[in-house]
Formats: sequence, C-alpha cells, structure tokens
Amino acid sequence: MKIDILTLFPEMFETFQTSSILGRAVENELVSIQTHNIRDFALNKHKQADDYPYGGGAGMVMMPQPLSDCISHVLSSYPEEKPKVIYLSPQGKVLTQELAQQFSMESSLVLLCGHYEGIDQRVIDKYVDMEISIGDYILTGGELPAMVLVDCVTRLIPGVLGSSESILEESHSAGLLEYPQYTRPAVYDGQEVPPVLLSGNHKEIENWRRQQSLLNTLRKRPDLLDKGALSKDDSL
Ligand code: 4FD
Repeated sequence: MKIDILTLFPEMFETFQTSSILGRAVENELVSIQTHNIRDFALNKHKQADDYPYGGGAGMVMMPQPLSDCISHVLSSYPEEKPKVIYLSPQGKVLTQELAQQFSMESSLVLLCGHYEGIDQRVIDKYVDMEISIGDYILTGGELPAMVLVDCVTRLIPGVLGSSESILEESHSAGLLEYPQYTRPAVYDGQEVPPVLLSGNHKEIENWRRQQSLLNTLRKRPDLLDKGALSKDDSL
C-alpha cells in the first residue's frame, strides 16, 4: 500500500515510520509512506500557509492555495486509479476496526492533516472523499490521527505481522475484549499464573480464555455485548 501524508509537520512522521512493526513493514516494502510539506507549495515570500478566518473569530485557517496545489501534485502521481482522499478531523466518522479493515484493502490512501482551526471548506468540497475522526476530542493537529490510522491499517496488510503477532486469533474474539496474558516466570512476586495455562490442555485453555474475554467485556465494556459479539455457546 502507498500512503501519502500532507502536513505542515512532516518531521513528526520520521521516527514513526522507522520504528517497530511499521518500520519493518516499510523495510519489507509492504507499505510506503511519502510525506509532503504543504508549506513547500506556498507561493508568497513568507511561505505562509494559514490565514485569519473570514467573519472573524479565534485561530487560523489553512489557506486553500498551498493545500490544493499540494493535493493536485500528489494526485497527479496517480495516473490511473485515484486514491481515496481522507481528511482527519473531529467532524469525521469515528474510526473503527471495521473501517480500518476496509481501508487496508485499498492500494493507496492520501491523508490530509489540518492544523489550527482546520482547512478552508472549499478544499474539503473539492477533494475530500471521507472525513475520519479518531474519537470525540480535539487535538492541535491531524498528524496524530493520521499516525493512528496508518498504524491500525498497516497491521492488517497481509505479511505485516509475523506469526507470533498474528491477527488470526482476533477474529475468534471479534467484538470482545481480550483475555489476560501471562509470560514466564510461573510465579512472580508470590503471584501465580492461572494453572489451566500450564496444563497443556488446549481445549480447556480455549474455554478459559473465552470465559475471561466475556467477563472482561461484561465488566469493562458491556456496550460491546449488544453488538453481536456473543455466540450461541457463550454463558456468563
Ligand atoms: N478527533 C481529531 C482530528 C484533528 C484534530 C483539526 C479541524 C482541527 C482531533 C480539522 C479542526 C483538524 C480527531 C486538527 N483534532 N485537530 O480525529
């Protein structure tokens, strides 16, 4: 997958795309990330990319010209299938695992990161296919939301996760919270690992984990149980 990110702060994406699982995915060419500095498209001599809002009010608005020219430049590198243009904004549809799954099937994505009070509405009207929010809170810019989207979409691309990080098991517990995890030693600071996990009985372990997932979900996120996560054999 090819991902273009349009931002006033491309440096924020440097460690992000060279670290951890995403760094490895980039290295293995399963994903490529290009950042574009919107300021490079400003024509005025101060390289200004924001201006005061018409009608008055607090804050600044990103000007249409530098952003439009940056988007046109990026889209012109796709002569065939045009990628979805996604604007990260508090007004967007809230990102879910299901949406991330849909995005992971795309061959390319273009992400617009707004700053200040956002971007001129005419750019949204002309170019944006989808507005996405990562939750009901306000940040200083769309860069962190863009990273969240890239991270959760990238890990769904086949080959990005190794077998030990597999997402296969996640479908088993779809819509539920995870069961608790333990690693060595078997006794730590006087606290024991649940004995069933040391039993070697795979059926028993699977049943225990399902029960723990259900209990976790009931206690912490009961709202999820209404959304079709329960199967006919579950009982609490
Ligand atoms: N909840 C989110 C996205 C961006 C953001 C911005 C308009 C402000 C939160 C457009 C206003 C972008 C989110 C930048 N804050 N701040 O996903």
